[in-house]
Formats: sequence, C-alpha cells, structure tokens
Amino acid sequence: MPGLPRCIGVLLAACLVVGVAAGAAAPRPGVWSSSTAKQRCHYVVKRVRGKKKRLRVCRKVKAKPVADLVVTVTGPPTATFGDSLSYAVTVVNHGPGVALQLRLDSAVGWSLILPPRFLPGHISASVSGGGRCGQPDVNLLNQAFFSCAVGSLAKGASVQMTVSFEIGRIAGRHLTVDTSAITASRDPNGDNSEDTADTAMTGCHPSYPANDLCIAPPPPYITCDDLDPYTDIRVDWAVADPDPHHLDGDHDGIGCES
Ligand SMILES: [Ca+2]
Ligand SMILES: [Ca+2]
Repeated sequence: MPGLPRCIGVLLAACLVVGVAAGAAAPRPGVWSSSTAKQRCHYVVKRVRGKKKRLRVCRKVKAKPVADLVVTVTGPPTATFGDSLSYAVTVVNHGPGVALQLRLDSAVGWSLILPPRFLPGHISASVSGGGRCGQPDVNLLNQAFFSCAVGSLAKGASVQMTVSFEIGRIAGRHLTVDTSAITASRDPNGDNSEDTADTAMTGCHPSYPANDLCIAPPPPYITCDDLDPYTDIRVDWAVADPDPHHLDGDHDGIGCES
C-alpha cells in the first residue's frame, strides 16, 4: 500500500520507505533526515517502474554501551617552593556497561602566566593498567595538558592516574589539577566525570601581595625580566617594602613598570 513502510531485503540492514507525503516540501536527496537515537534516515531519488520516486532510507544505529564514570582528584591542600607534588586521580566505572576507548584529560594550571624558565620541573603523568600518557602540551598561558589513553574499562573496574611536578621559585597563589574522563560509551552523568584538586601556595613573600603571584624570598634574586610575560599583563601590581628582589626601583609601590 502506498505510504506504508515496506522493507526491501536486508541489504545493509536498510529499510526503504516510499515517501509520499502529499504537499510536503521534498528534502534534498542525500540529506540526513528524521533521524532518531535508534536509526538514521535520509532520502534518495530512484527510478521505480520508469518513474522517479523519492525513497526514505533508514539504517539502524548500533546502541552505545552506557557507563557512568566517576572521577576523583586528590592532592595536597598546601605547598611551598621546592616541593615535589603528587596528585592521585581515580576513575571508577559504575556501569551498567563497559567504558570504551576511555581517555583521561588532565590540565595543570598555575593561576598566572609563568615565564617558561620558571615552569615547574619534572612534570609527568602516568596511568595504571597498561595505559599510556603522552608528553605535556603547554599552551600560551603555560598550562600543561596531559592525555592518557586507558582503553576499555569494565563495569565496576577502576584506573589510577598520577600527576607529579616540582615547584620552582615563582608560582601562582593556587595550583590546580583538573581531570576529565572521556569515553566512546555514553556517560549519563557528566557532572561526576570531572574533578579538580586545588593547592594553596604558602611561603609567598609579603612584599609581593598580588592575588595571583607567589614569589619566594631570595636567594636567588628574581628580576623583572624573569617575570615576563606576567609583567606584560600586570602593569600595576603592588610591591611593598622591603622588596628584597628590588622589583620597584623608584619605590612608588608599583612593580616592574616599563
Ligand atoms: Ca559520569
Ligand atoms: Ca615602581
């Protein structure tokens, strides 16, 4: 009967339906249309008994497994210069299905723009269970990004990731490690798939009270050149006596004026 679905064979698991919606605007052939979570459909034009017909072609979409991943990041609440820090990331698959192609993306932030030579040293990440972590990718804000490939994670299973680094002589007031679990499965709750640990720096010299800058006492001495590019975006940051690094040469209370 015209207008009712008719399945034509099982080739490519496709079901062809003659589209005869009288008066309806014809969609362009080849454009995906009327798709749902279970099937994807588009229209094609074919000759049937010598006449052009517009046919609706649908293909079944293979359902993704569902896996609720829960991420927890823990680290030290405080740190100071010279410390070696370690952050533990735990990812648990609460199911009900397998987590396919699991990847852990971790961002290490310093809350300010650090000169590259003051980036924390020996920064690294590793993951348990045979997964692999790449080298950190550092952006223009000197945030470090890691991506660790885990593979599949069964329901009820967990994986651990460790992020480690050392703190130099200049840091942000807060250090953060943020990690997200990315999977090819469907995670029904994205809110618990990401977590952040926040570490407050201590030992910041009181002569440099900027909210985002933590400078260690000398030695060694730090110059305004050392603070580039921070000083490019903080042209009016405060310096108080005794200013042991001599960052306010004219003693007007403003550091590293150009
Ligand atoms: Ca989740
Ligand atoms: Ca000054």
